[in-house]
Formats: sequence, structure tokens, C-alpha cells
Amino acid sequence: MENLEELYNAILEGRMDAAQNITENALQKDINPQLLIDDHMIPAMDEAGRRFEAGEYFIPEMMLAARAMKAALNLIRPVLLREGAQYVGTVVIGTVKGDLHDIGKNLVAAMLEGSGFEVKDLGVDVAPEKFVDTVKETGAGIIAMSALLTTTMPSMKLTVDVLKQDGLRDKVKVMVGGAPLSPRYAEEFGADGYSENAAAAVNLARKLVTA
Ligand code: B1M
Repeated sequence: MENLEELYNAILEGRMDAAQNITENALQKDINPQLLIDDHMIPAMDEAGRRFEAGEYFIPEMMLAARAMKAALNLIRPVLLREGAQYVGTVVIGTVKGDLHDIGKNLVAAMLEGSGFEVKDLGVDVAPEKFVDTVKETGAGIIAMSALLTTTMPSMKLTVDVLKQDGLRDKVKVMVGGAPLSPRYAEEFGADGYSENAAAAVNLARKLVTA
């Protein structure tokens, strides 16, 4: 059995090669990828955030941790895709304007793809108009927005406003997530749903396409 505690340490300490090796070995041994993500990888990023807040970590340490996390996630993504289902709908996803955090968004995108959604991933720092223009181009039924900073959350409401201005609000569902958000905040600015994590985001997207 792989020492999965080492995966936590490798990500927290920003050791990308070690994080990749442990993940590869674990996948070869058929260890559930969701367990790797939920029990080892996300807790490592949470601890990096705690250390940052406590002044024990600075931006370079956070960037190294993020790099190790992304490298391990890149190995897991194809496994999530292989377990995919039939096409259920198209989602336009991105991290909102001013925000560069993309690990949670990438996780949500990969799990949506693995569940049969076609995903148009616009990356990070996505302006409200860009979300809406992409909906017009693709005919997507859902916009999925991620924010990790309290200062960037208002961009989500601006996207809803642009949808309204363009007469598209009743044709497109809006779902949101990210650590500083809450169901109440999402409801207040007019989103159709909030989810706390990637698995819940898949369930929500499935509900929204049939609503
Ligand atoms: Co930043 N950062 N960061 N950071 N960073 C946080 C978010 C912070 C909480 C750290 C802290 O102080 N404890 C804090 C925000 C405080 C606040 O606003 N309340 C913070 C700050 C302050 C900053 C800077 C401003 C620091 C500075 O420059 N002074 C700066 C901002 C840059 C910018 O965006 N403009 C900054 C920069 C960075 C790095 C670049 C170094 C790096 C990001 C690298 C990258 O993403 N490529 C980074 C990191 C790594 C973090 C922490 C440590 C980890 C984030 C992460 O990846 N978590 C973070 C602390 C923390 O969150 N514990 C922190 C793992 C990921 C799987 O979880 O993204 O929450 P998460 O996603 C979850 C759920 O939220 C949910 O599902 C996922 C799990 O399944 N989810 C969705 C997310 N999106 C969803 C969408 C959905 C549904 C669910 O539907 C659409």
C-alpha cells in the first residue's frame, strides 16, 4: 500500500516530482482517485492556506504547493474521464475576473467532464462579458463560476447582470462555488445554485439541466 500521508506532505512542501510519483503509484494500485483528492490533496492545500494566514508560508511556498497539486491532478484527470458517462449538457466554466486561483475550478471541470458534460473552460480572470459571449457561441445551458477571493465574488453578480441585459437570463442556469461563498450569498445575487465541492457541483449541474 502506498504511503498516502506522503502525498499530503509532498504537496504541502511543494515537492512536485514526489507528488507525481506517489499519485502514479497509487493509481496503478487502483486506489480511488477521489480518496486521493479528498483525504490527502485538498487537506494539504488547506494547510498551506492556514500557514499562509499564520505567516509561516509566503507566496512562493503557496505557488510551489499549487504546482505540486496541479501536477498530481493532471495525472488523475484522465482517470476521471475514463469513468465518464453519456453527454448531458454543456457548461461554460471559469474563475471570475481578478482571481487567479484555478485548482478548485479545474477539479470541478474535470469531474463535470467525467460525468458526461461538455466543458468549455475559460481559465482564470474571466470577465462577465466573456462568460456570456461564450454561452452565445456554444449554446451552453450552464455558466459555472469559481471565486476564491472575497474581493472577486461581486464579479459573479455582474455576470448575472450581463445575462439579464442580453435577454438570456431565463435560458441559462448559473452555478457558483469557491471557499468564500455561501448558499445565502449565491441566492442573494440571483444564482441558480451553490455547491461546496466538486462532487456536489456535478449533482447540482445534473439537476440544473433537467430543471
Ligand atoms: Co491564494 N488565497 N492568494 N493563492 N490561496 C487563498 C484563497 C486564501 C484563503 C489564503 C489565506 O489567506 N488563508 C486567501 C483569500 C482570502 C480571502 O479573500 N478571503 C488568498 C489570498 C489572499 C491570495 C493573494 C491575494 C495573496 C497575495 O498576493 N497577497 C493572491 C491573489 C492572486 C489572485 O487571484 N489575484 C493569492 C495567490 C495564490 C497563489 C497564486 C500563490 C496560489 C494559487 C495557485 C492556483 O490556483 N493556480 C494560491 C493558493 C494555492 C491558495 C490556497 C492556499 C489554496 C487554494 C486551493 O487551491 N485549494 C488558498 C487557501 C485555502 O483555500 N485553504 C488561498 C484547493 C482547492 C481544491 O480548493 O479552490 O477551495 P478550492 O475548491 C474547492 C471548493 O471551494 C469548491 O470545490 C473545490 C473542492 O472540491 N469549488 C467549487 C471551487 N470552485 C467551485 C466552483 C463550483 C463549485 C464548487 O461551481 C461552479
